[in-house]
Amino acid sequence: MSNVTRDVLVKKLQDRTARVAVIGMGYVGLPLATVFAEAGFEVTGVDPVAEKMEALNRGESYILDVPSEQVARLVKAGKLKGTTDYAVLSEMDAVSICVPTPLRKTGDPDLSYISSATESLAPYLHEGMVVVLESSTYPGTTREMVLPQLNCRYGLEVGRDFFLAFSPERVDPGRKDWTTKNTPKVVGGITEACSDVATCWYEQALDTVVRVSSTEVAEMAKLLENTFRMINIGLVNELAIMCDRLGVDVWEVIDAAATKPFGFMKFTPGPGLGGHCIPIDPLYLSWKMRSLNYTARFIELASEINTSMPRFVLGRITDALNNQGKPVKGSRVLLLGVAYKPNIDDLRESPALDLIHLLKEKGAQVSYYDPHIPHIHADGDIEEMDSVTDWRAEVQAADCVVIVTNHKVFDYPAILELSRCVVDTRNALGEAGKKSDKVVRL
Ligand code: SAJ
Repeated sequence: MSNVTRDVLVKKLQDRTARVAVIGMGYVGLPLATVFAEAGFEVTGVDPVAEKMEALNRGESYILDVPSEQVARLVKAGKLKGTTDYAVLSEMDAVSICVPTPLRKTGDPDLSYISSATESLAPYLHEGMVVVLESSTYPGTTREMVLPQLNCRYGLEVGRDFFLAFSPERVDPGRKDWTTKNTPKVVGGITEACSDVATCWYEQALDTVVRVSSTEVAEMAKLLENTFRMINIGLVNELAIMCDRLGVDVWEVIDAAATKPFGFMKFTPGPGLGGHCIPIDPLYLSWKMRSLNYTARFIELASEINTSMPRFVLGRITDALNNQGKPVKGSRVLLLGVAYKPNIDDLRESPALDLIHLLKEKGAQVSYYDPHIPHIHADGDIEEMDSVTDWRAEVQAADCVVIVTNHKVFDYPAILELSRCVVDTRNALGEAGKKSDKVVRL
């Protein structure tokens, strides 16, 4: 079916004269904005945090994965700029929405960021605009929430006058091998024409675009990716609990299973599930399914097991202290590594925070050492804490050292030598830990 609006927009996307905006310039939006700018588009980042936009316009990056040199070069070339003023969207032809989708305290999805970004965009929606939502969310969000909010612009018809699609972000902060540019990108539109336009746009800048038939397929693909991880992590965490009851070394079991060259993927147990994706995205799906009177049992069970791991680790710490004739109460417990995964400075949903809370509830004297996280800010049950600095002295003074996050900067042989007892939740000490009678592993 001929569609002049679509054809004109596709032409502008292909010759890079289309004006591009990214709403939400965080760890997803800024890398995406730089990829579009590198491809030759003039890109405007829109974010409510003025300090970030001011830094951007000074040619400074505030995201680890994006070098300031690149930002400075693109800003100087007039290809990238930042603003807090949503009115610029009236001049834009292509808008990507990259805002957070956290959980509320109740455990329900918090779609307020998507809703407010869409509300801010709606007054400026015009004929010949394409909008792509990137935020991880439940299947149906783009069609059931974003589209109605945009449809308030009377007379504009989706798929004819403007185009709307979903493309899940696949950013893994800190990763060098897979980047925004070279990671295959799934794109699905509300209509065929929407898919045409959004796919064409992303193909101008990204190495591989995978077109799917609808926004729901694209939304669900993302949730499958992260639910797959969450459930398999839950499986190996339950395996750790079962192996503990069986008196079998779960690490040896997993290493043995991982020698199978096909049909198996290695996951490892730990103190729980942290991060802003894996513990959260699957709960968007189970929440949506409950509204359809269906219980996503795998997700709910895996979530239950993963959230029980800090308490399981507390049990191992209690046993380790008990073996020394010490109660948890009053004992000095040092946590090594509190970030949610190794070698990053991100605390979001970190199981270390739950473990600190549980230990303090039992009356332990808790301290932590994490060179990536000098300070823990108070938040709800979480008390303000500073990382210790002299880790050697603290390891020696502790009644129990707990390796929670296995950062590569840690000196594991020294930790083993200097400590009285270690609970190693990541098998960070390896064979040396397995052989030592002062080490308890998950
Ligand atoms: N974890 C385990 N055992 C494992 C793997 C992870 O306990 O075998 C824990 C981690 O310690 C962490 C949590 O699970 O607390 C999440 O770890 P993750 O490796 O999944 O890292 P994330 O949360 O940064 O996940 C991101 C995701 N990327 C996107 O959503 C775009 C995920 O899809 C990636 O697969 C993952 O990075 C990755 O592979 O690094």
